[in-house]
Amino acid sequence: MTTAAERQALIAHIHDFPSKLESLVGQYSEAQLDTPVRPGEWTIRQIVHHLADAHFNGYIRMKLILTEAKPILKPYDQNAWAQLKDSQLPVQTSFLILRGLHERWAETLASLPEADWERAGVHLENGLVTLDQLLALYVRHGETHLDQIKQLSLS
Ligand code: NI
Repeated sequence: MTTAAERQALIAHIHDFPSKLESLVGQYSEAQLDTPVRPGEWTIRQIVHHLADAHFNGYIRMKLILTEAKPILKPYDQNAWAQLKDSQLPVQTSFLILRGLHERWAETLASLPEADWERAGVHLENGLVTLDQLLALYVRHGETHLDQIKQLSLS
């Protein structure tokens, strides 16, 4: 069970994520953005676009949970999404999405009544998932990909 203070820290994390991502990615050259972070893994460019893909899905899932009774949370094929043409665009396109999205996401979550955190949706692969669990999951998701990016040496 998440305490109110823990939750506020997680929401602050959601709010601050785009600037953390932008300062980290900004240290790499254009050529490095197209280098797999490790053999067989995504490039930084694909990771940045994946973060936009994943986080707008996350935002929509939370809004469905807040506005419907136990909605279905549809999985999507993230590897197939990362192969589509838009994953080759400049990273700035997804920075813009993430900036707006995370600001709205944090604002949506910041003032929810306690009871709303127990609302849940049904994920077709993982079963019943509460808003509380999704918040922790998406904070972890962002952090995991920041760590993944850092695997590519800057020099
Ligand atoms: Ni991911």
